[in-house]
Amino acid sequence: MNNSPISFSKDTIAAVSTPPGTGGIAVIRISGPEALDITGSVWRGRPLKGRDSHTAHLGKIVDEHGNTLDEVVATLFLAPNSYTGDDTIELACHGSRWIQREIVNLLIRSGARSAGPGEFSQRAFINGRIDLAQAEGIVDLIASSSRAAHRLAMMQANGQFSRRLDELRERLIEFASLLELELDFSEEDVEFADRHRLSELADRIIAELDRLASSYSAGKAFKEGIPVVIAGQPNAGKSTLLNLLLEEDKAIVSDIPGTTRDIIEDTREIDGILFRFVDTAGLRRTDDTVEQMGIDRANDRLRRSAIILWIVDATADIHSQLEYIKEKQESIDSEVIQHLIFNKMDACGSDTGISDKICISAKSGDGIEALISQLISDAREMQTAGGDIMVTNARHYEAIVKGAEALRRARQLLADNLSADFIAQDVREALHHLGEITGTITSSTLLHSIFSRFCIGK
Ligand SMILES: Nc1nc2c(ncn2[C@@H]2O[C@H](COP(=O)(O)OP(=O)(O)OP(=O)(O)O)[C@@H](O)[C@H]2O)c(=O)[nH]1
Ligand SMILES: [Mg+2]
Repeated sequence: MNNSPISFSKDTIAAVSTPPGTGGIAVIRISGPEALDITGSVWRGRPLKGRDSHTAHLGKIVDEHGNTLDEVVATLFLAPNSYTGDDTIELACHGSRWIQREIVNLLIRSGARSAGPGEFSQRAFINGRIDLAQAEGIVDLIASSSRAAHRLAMMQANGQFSRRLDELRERLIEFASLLELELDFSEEDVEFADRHRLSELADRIIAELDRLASSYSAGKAFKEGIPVVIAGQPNAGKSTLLNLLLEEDKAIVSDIPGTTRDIIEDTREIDGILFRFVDTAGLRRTDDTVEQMGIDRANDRLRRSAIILWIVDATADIHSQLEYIKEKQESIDSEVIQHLIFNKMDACGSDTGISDKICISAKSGDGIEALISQLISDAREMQTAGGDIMVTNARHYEAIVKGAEALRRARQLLADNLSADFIAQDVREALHHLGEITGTITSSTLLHSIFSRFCIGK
């Protein structure tokens, strides 16, 4: 971390770590070399100094005038066995906003500094307790809203993702050192590194980086909600289906074609997976400017979907709807999962002669279980395709893509039998990009942008 220009300030910081507002209890965290002395100066009870780490103690917090602010429980985490790596005390006080504010102010008057967003985690990073990717995993863990998102965040927070990257970096370092060896002895015209072996090594690393990069769209979908776009001609029953899927009267339903103009969306967790259901304006050719704007938005969402439900109104002209859908499908990425949903089956009942479709009545709810089972199995398929380790963070994705690009250049130079110093340059660049992910290579701007996303007290 010697190349990191961020400050190693060793003052003692304090902040409320529980959410803002009133609660049964609130937790105030104090961390830094003076944590025991500062807390001790406002503490009435058996002294905290000299007690074991990971122990809890009952006492009172008393201000300069001898007024008791609250009775609290202090939990001690002594360096280096704390979240930050420094001495840390967690004061569990009663959850009144007034008490929280008064205790923090008293600690500040006694020598602590008010912690900035993410500063506890930043210290944990500086003290080598966690790496950058883990810190980002912790942000995701706090924000996780489904079992699948939680699993991904956990994998990152507990260092599994970082370990995979470290393995890749180690292989790259091995690669780089073989090249350096060749460089050192270049005058003697010996090739230490078997270039064929080097090419194979590069290919394997590139394949792994490509696999990680391609897991990003699924990783992002599991984290933010798998985008399921509901599309079809006006009046097909899209908004009725959205309301049914969300179990909420979210979108206006009417028998006037062209009711929905804007995108209407919301998430729902089903079977541990967060889905983001997106209702769109009915697709048709129109002269109405506002309706066209809605259709443009619908098209934009179709391009960004993971799953598309093409709704066909079974009571209308099926043939023309299928023609239109077919035309639209030409511009959809092949990775997008698509289903034909025949709606209003309650009102027609006749066999349409089309196989590979799901029949529902969005109005009565008939067939919705089959549709939901289909969505769950689609999501499981995405999960399997994504592999055990998925990229969920845009910053990591960019670094992996750049790393793979640099290594591809190196691979090409190897194939062209160019001298080792050219190749080494690209390999170093690849190493740089991968190092940025876990924070082996950092800049203060990067650290600022990461830790400012945390909440205060974390
Ligand atoms: N009989 C029957 N009617 C339905 C069904 N689903 C929707 N409808 C009716 O079809 C009409 C249009 O429904 P919407 O959900 O507003 O259709 P939409 O596709 O959102 O329409 P636009 O927003 O105009 O594109 C309404 O009168 C609904 O009550 C169904 O399964 N059976
Ligand atoms: Mg609608």
